[in-house]
Amino acid sequence: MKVPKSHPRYTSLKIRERIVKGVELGITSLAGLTAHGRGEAFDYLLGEKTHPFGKDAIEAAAAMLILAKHPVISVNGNTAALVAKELVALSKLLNAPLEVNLFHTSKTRERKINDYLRNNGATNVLLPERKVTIKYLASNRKYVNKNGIAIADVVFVPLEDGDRTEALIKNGKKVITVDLNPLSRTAKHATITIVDNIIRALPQLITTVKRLQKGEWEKLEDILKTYRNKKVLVEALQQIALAYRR
Ligand code: PTJ
Repeated sequence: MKVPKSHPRYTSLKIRERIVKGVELGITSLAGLTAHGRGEAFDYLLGEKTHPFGKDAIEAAAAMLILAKHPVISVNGNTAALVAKELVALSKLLNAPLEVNLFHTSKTRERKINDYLRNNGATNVLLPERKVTIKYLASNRKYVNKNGIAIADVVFVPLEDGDRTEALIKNGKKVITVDLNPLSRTAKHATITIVDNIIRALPQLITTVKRLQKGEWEKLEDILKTYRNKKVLVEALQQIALAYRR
């Protein structure tokens, strides 16, 4: 569909096209469309921009990823369709693997996402192994890679479906997420929640990682000491409550 640039919802419609293309390419699940619609609704309420609480979380996420010993970036069908290039750039900057982990399990989709990431320049992509699992999780997301999530200390899990974040935390890992819904289980349980659209958040995360990588480690630790995830979630909810004024 050709969207005229003058359309008031131009950007939102262009992003929607990426998810639709993801389904057509076989990398995004059909359920991914409804997940995207939920995100759109929250983005609308948040005024479709990055707020100061989003920037604080991005700064903390960058610090945590740089300080991590084994950071891993988890990729699902929605994130692959929306921000493949940025995920690859982040993986290279941090020397962190991209690990495909799907809620709606499908070997075909795993393979297609792997190919899609590699076509976008990825060199370090891991797939789940049926013999390796994390504890406290019943769904298929428990299958992980022995060189990835299994040994990770920090896992980046954007656009997550909920139960895995809690399980990862119980497994002793720190979790960073991107979720437009500040009330989701993932948003509430993650160590750091970036309440923003992944389309806007990832380029800023990359820029912030590049900036902080040039600085001192003590500064990174200070950023994490002062960061409060609950405060970020409350500020996001307050912003939503102000939507009627826009
Ligand atoms: O590819 P799969 O099989 O692993 O499935 C991926 C989805 C996303 C379909 C699956 O994990 C799922 O069902 O997720 P949920 O439970 O719908 O949660 C996704 C969360 O991401 C929701 O809280 C949405 O508000 C949020 N979200 C959706 N789109 C965006 C977003 N957050 C940030 N940016 C977005 N573009």
